[in-house]
Amino acid sequence: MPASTEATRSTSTTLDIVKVAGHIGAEIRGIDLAAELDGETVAAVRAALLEHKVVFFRGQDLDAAGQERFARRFGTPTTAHPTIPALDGSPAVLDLDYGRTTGRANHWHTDVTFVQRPPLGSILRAVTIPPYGGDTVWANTARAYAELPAELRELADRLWVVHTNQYDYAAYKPSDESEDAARHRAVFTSVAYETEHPVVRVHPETGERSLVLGGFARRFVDWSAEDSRELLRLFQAHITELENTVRWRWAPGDVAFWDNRATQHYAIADYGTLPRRVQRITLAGDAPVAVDGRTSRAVTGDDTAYNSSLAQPGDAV
Ligand SMILES: O=C(O)CCC(=O)C(=O)O
Ligand SMILES: [Fe+2]
Repeated sequence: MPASTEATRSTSTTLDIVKVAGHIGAEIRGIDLAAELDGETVAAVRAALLEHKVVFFRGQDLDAAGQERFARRFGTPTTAHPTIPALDGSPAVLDLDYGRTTGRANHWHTDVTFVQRPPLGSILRAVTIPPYGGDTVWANTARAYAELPAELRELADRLWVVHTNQYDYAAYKPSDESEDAARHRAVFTSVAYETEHPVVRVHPETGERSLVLGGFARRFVDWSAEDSRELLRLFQAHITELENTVRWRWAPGDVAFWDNRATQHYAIADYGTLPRRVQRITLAGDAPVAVDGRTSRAVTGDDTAYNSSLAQPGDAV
């Protein structure tokens, strides 16, 4: 275990790392993401990401192109989204300009888990932030697994779960939905994806086990929706326990980089109609691998274009 798990602050030759909460999240200070980062700094950021699950950088001077340059040091960007169009001129950037380009992300989820190879990580940059509200919360899905009672962990190890981007019509009240929200939902679901993931994946870099659940998880494979509901809720309650989370109060220019293989997140929609705009780049990831070595199976939808069309020579892997 690196020393910074215990200490509140650790300084490597290049990084100043300050934990934000007890079990997830750290701020990395004294680094300019617009600069050409050396290999040692990139490796140190990656190590901090793996340890803390989400790392934050305050006050960065990045535009979409700079954000993409930074992202390519850590992997290959996916296209902006499997179904939502990219920011004009930036095919890797998803423009989350709430109410204008996308719906709000105020539900617990891991990004894009409805495809076979969900992103390894997401890099989110704050452009416009309301004077109050609009914080984002992340939860540690590796710690949630580790803290489960042993019998629940053993059950989770064996279960598989269906994730889909198709709306859960049973849970949906048409009268609650604005015209904008209905339009965003139609775009989001325009191509159907359905994937079977193990409930527990083994992290390809750390070997840690973590739970693959969240908002796109519908039911356990070979279980009815009804039987699945309460157990999904139970796992989800462990994941989102407040002691297992970190909350970030954004300022424009802040960047958050999370390990999408070991976290869920929730964007709090408590700022009414005030403008809030953030831009996201996701890095292509691997299909989750179960405890027994089997990998996720696509049932509907092909994620090849999403995962490989922006690859360039020199991308980190
Ligand atoms: O708006 C936010 O803070 C987060 C939105 C989100 O879910 C994402 O960027 O993946
Ligand atoms: Fe998200």
